[in-house]
Amino acid sequence: MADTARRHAELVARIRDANHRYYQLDAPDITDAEYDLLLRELEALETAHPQLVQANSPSQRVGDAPSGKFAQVRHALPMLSLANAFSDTEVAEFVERIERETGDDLPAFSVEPKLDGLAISLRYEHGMFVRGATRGDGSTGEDVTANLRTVKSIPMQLATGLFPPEVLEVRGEIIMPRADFEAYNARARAEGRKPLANPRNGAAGSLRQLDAAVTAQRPLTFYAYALGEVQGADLPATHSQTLQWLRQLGFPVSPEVGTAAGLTGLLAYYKSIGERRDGLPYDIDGVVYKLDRFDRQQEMGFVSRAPRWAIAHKFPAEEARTTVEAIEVNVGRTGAVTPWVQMTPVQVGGVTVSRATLHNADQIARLDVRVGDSVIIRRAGDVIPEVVRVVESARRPPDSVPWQMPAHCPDCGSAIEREAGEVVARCTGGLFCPAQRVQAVVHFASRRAMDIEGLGERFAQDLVTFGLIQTVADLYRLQVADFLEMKRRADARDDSTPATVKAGKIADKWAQNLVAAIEASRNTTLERLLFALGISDVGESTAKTLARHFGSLDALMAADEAALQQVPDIGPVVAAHILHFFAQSHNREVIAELRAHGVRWTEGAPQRASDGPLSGKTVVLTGALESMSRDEAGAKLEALGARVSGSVSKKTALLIAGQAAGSKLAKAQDLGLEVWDEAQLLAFLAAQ
Ligand code: 5U1
Repeated sequence: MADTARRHAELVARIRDANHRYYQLDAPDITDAEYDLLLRELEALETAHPQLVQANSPSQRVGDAPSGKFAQVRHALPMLSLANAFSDTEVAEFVERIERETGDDLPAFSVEPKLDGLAISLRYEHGMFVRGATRGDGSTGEDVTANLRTVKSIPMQLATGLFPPEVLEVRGEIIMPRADFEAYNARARAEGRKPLANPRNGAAGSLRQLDAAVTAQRPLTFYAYALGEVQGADLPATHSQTLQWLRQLGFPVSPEVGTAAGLTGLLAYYKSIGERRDGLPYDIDGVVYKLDRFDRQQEMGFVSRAPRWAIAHKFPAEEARTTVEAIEVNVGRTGAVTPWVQMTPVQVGGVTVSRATLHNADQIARLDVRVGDSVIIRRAGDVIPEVVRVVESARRPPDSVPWQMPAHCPDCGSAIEREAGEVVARCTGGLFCPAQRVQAVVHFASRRAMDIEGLGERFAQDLVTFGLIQTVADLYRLQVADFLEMKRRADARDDSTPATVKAGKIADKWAQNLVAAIEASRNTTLERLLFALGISDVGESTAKTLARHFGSLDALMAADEAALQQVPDIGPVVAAHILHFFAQSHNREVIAELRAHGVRWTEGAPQRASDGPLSGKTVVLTGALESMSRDEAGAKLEALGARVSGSVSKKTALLIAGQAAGSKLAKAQDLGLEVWDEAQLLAFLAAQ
């Protein structure tokens, strides 16, 4: 029994440490599978020896039996809400009020992202987690303790050492990180379960499950941002120091929090977070400014439920309600048919939009969107606006039926088909379909492909419509006169011929520029050409890998399935797409014509990743890179033979540290590993 108890204690300590490394240090030292094994061993031990189970054991965090109904919890100190500011002027008024009433010039503020999740309060007594509650009405919330025990980033025990505060209440937000939300929904869809509407609803809905075992299956995390009742602790003098202290106690605090002085500082923070918003791992709906000094907070006091010393500066709303006027479909480069709605124009995310995507037929069926419906649309950052849900279907005529994917392509009349197991329906017209041809030209000319400046969707459309080109190879035959002819016919069609043209003056500088841009694209690289050809699933990174691996287009075209699958990251699906592409005679003809028109690309000796300069080396990327995303950098390193890993260990050969690199950099330095900054990475890549 002594051995069993010792093993139990070891497992508890090891799992707690793994949770701490994963959630607080961002530096896991064991894999998910190893973690699961430890947890399973602990559970088996506790099943065999129930007397070993403690309320705060990591095993208790995977869920409890259904509780039936939540008990009510009266908050010792009310959970406050925040006043909102929707403009710089409102923020200026807030700062002026504080300056006037406290007499401080340039007061210091704690500045924080406003996480879009569910506010909760966690109560610790003598260092142990005893209760967690939702905000409820601010005075009384729901007891969701069992569910919160399943959220691994919430410490069950404070890291205070010997003298924990008698009482410590910590307030913060439960959220579902975006990547976890996407992964959860992808799995839910694949298994035929209902996906979550958005990360916020996901977080709130998951936490309020009656069965904590369900909550345990949801990828929730917690960030702390304030205190509630505290007894038996000396608090720091400012809010920002308190956040630091909370970090030391084991609570996750957003790495985006900081301090700023005066109105200029606050607005600069708002701008900076706004610019980085799409790259943050979680959804935020604004930022929060809190007067930093606690004595000054006391002076400012409260109005009703909101403090006068804090304010939420909100981003423009990302969701809006509007009416569906029509449902249409678009045909993309690969024939994918995407339904979209034409809607009454509406302001969302700071711009006016009148179209939103419906993604695919499954999505329409799930939402049951019909013409006349009132819908909620969402536009986050640069993302294409999408329909989130139908809010009112009362205006539908009684005989209205669910929308159906058309049987034929609106552009070429070919059959639209959907293969078993695929979510996407496709037009079967291939390059016979003008819509696919137009999109193939737009992609071919795009900046990261052949980089033909000025050749966008409108010109590609007109060139195809007026029969001036059939394939991308025909672009290299075009003369200034062809573009002028295209423009003349487009103006006549649109009844928009300029008066100067009618008077016989024809501007042709733009056409000369286009011809020159096409000319300039004649000399390119193999990887750009491969990307430009638009083979399904061959993005920039795969094109680069293929170019390096095969060295020449002829070698790639001659490769069979086995040879393709030798290439890192090329699986059976991508290999099949490549084989299919080159097996089609019209694609081979286009390549022959490109060559005949003098299009040339760099070719070299094949370079296999297995004999690349980084083969056998494990590389870790951390922090933000300026010149590329971490994924792009990872793909480049992998193409040179590296194994890219997410965590630093003794086996790591090299750490590449971008801006704001944190614990991984510290660990690499501790281990004495080689560390490069972005400039060293770029110099190395350029030398390859
Ligand atoms: N970051 C942050 N979000 N948030 C929400 N801080 C913060 N503070 C809040 C709320 C409701 O209330 C304070 C007044 C404690």
